[in-house]
This record gives sequence, structure tokens and C-alpha cells, in this order.
Amino acid sequence: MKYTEVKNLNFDLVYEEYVKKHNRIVSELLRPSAKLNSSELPKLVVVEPVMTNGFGNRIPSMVCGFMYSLLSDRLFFISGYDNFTNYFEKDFEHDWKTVADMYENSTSRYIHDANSYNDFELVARGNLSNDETDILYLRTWDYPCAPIMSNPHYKEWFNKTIPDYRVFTALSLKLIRLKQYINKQADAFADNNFTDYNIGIHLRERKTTWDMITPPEHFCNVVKMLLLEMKNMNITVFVAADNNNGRNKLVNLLREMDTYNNNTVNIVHTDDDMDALNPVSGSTGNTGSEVVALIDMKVLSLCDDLVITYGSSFGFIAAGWSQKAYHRRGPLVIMPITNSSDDFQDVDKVWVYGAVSNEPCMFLSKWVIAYEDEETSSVFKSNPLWMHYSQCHAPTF
Ligand SMILES: Nc1nc2c(ncn2[C@@H]2O[C@H](COP(=O)(O)OP(=O)(O)OP(=O)(O)O)[C@@H](O)[C@H]2O)c(=O)[nH]1
Ligand SMILES: [Mg+2]
Repeated sequence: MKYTEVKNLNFDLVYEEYVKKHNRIVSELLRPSAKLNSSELPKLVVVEPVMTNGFGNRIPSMVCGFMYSLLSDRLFFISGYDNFTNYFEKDFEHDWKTVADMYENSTSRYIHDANSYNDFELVARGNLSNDETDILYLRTWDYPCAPIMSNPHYKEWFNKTIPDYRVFTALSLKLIRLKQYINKQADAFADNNFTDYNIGIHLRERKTTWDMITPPEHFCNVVKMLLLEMKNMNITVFVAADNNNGRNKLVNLLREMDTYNNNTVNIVHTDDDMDALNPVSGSTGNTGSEVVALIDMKVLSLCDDLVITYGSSFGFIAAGWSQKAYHRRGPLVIMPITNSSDDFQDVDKVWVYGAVSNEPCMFLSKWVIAYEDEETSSVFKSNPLWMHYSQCHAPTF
């Protein structure tokens, strides 16, 4: 497939340097004669992705941890992702098991521990390199590193290294790269099905925001709006969904849709059984196979426009984890509703909105603004994307 690819030349150099450094230091550490006491060991960032969550929540935690490790000159490790290499390439050994034994006597603390503790003062204003703790742990399903992009200690790094501030894209395209056998399937699907213009839909129905719903009709309506701009085009609508019923319903609605302006519209989807239990996620309601989840996410990431479900990270991560340069515009987000006759006069009655950026949303950003000290919240708000970060995710905190 032909498209202009994202280029992050400055960041790519930083990444290459990091890989060399990591490989060199880890091979020195693993030499049988290297008996270091804990004060001589390199300092670390260790991420503990929550494996019962899906990719939309595991990937941001790894990207945040990697960002902290680059900024603070610490080594990066991932703990508890036992089958990482079944799905992703590895340029350097980041399995925590490789070195964990050496760090038995080291000091450690969490920067992020889910919703129970988050050191946002450090992230927004502190200097991570001055932190004396040997191991900084992260356990999160969020993208809570967003405030570090406006931290005065690191602003220059971001301006120089990722000047367009599409930070998630730059880091995730290096750290989270699909294994060839998965990538090939996603590319083949896109090659066989994509046409002049491709709209990706992510329908998430198993996870609701409170008891609200996002009707399949609304996704279909947004596709109709997008099609108004097209003329004499072959258009593909790719549907990814978290359950069979919802997928069938939406596909049928789209197939019945009137097409205007002499466009032809082709509706496609992958064929996984989306009601089958996923052994990695367990009984969390995240069904379907891990491999097809990644194929769906990758195919979504290659679409020209995305229509995704509010409150689900899956679509947002697809938007950010995209090598397609066109993705400067953020996805269109379908908002949940209680029922369609609900209070139309409310200013916050929004059916759909277009996100400003394809950076992931930050679930805890509203919390930072509401509860952190004034300076931390004002540093966060000096981030040009703060409104974007705080708008796009579930309202629960
Ligand atoms: N194949 C496929 N799998 C999906 C799809 N939507 C959801 N899933 C599965 O369900 C998981 C959803 O978890 P996340 O990716 O974290 O998305 P989320 O909606 O934020 O869910 P939470 O983890 O509950 O916050 C995915 O990793 C997949 O395993 C889809 O469109 N296609
Ligand atoms: Mg999520």
C-alpha cells in the first residue's frame, strides 16, 4: 500500500542510541564476573502492564515508562508480559526477569500505581534524574505521562526531539512493533480491501460508560456525513467490534445505507469470533484472540479516518500507533447517551466530536486539574494539548 509514512528522524536517533546503550549495559551486567552491589547498579524504570486489560491499555503504560526512562537516563524493563515476543519485535532485552535478581536489595517506589497513587508533582515539575530511588515502577492503564511534556526540565527535549508533539506515535512505532507474521496479515487485509478512501470504525459495546449506550446507528450516521465530502470514489468502511452481534448489526446498517455522489462503498471486517474467551484477558469482557485484536488495531491505524467509541482506549491507541502521516487529525468519537430524547438543551449534549490530536487521552487528567496543587495543574495546562488530553476519556474518578 502506498501512503506517506510518519518520519521522526530526531527521535529515531535517540532510540538507536538507547538500544545500543541498553544492550551494552545489560550484557555487562550479565557477565558472570560482574558482581555489583546495589549502589553500583544502573537505575531503572520498570513497567507492570495490567495484563487483564486489552492492548489499548497495555500499550500506553509501556510507552509512558519508556518515555520516563529516556528522559531520566534509566534503563527500561517490562515486568509480567511473558508472551511479549509472541506478538512484538524486541530490539533490546527488556524482560524484567533478566535482571530482577540483581536488584533484590535495591530501593523502589511507584510513580504510578493505578488510580491509588500517582506522583504527578514529579511528572509535571520534578527532575526524574535527581530521584535517588533505584527502581521507579509504573502500574497504570492510562497515559499519565502527558504532564511531563510541559515539565520545564524536559520541554527542550520534546521541542528538539519530537517537535510536532506526536509523542505517542514516535515512541510506540519504535517500542511496539508487530511481529512479521501479524504485520503481514494486517497489510494483506489492507491491500486486499482498501480503496481510494478508507474509514475505520471501532465499535465497543462490552464496556459501557456508566449504563449509557453508543448506538450502531450513530456510527453509521457519521460515515454518511463523511461520505458527503466524497464524489466518484471507491470507499472502504472497515468495521472492528468487540462482539459478533454489534458487528453484524453495524455491518448490515452500513450495507443498507444510501450512497450519494456516485460513490461505491464496500464494508469489510476480519472474521474472528468476537464472543470467544480471550485467555490473556480472562473473563474481563475483552473477547476475541490477541492476534486478531492486533490485526484489527493495525488495520484501523491505516485507515484515513477513524470513528471510535468514547471510553474505549482501543480506537485511540489505533489512531496514535499509526505510521500513516495523514493521521494528524484525531479520530471522530461517538459519545454515549442515556436515551435519545434526553435533554437537548444541555450544552454538554454531544453526539460526536472530532478529537484535535491522535495522542491518546489521559484518563486522570481531569483529576490532575481538579485535585493536584495549583502549580502542577498549571504546568499541565501549559501543554498545548491539555484540553485534548482531558476531554476524551471516561468521566470516572
Ligand atoms: N479483534 C478485536 N478485539 C477487540 C476489539 N475491541 C476490543 N477488543 C478486545 O478487547 C480488548 C479491549 O481492551 P482495550 O484495548 O484496553 O480497550 P478498552 O475499551 O479501553 O478496554 P478496558 O481495558 O476495559 O479499558 C482488546 O485488547 C481486544 O482484546 C476489536 O474491535 N477487535
Ligand atoms: Mg481503556
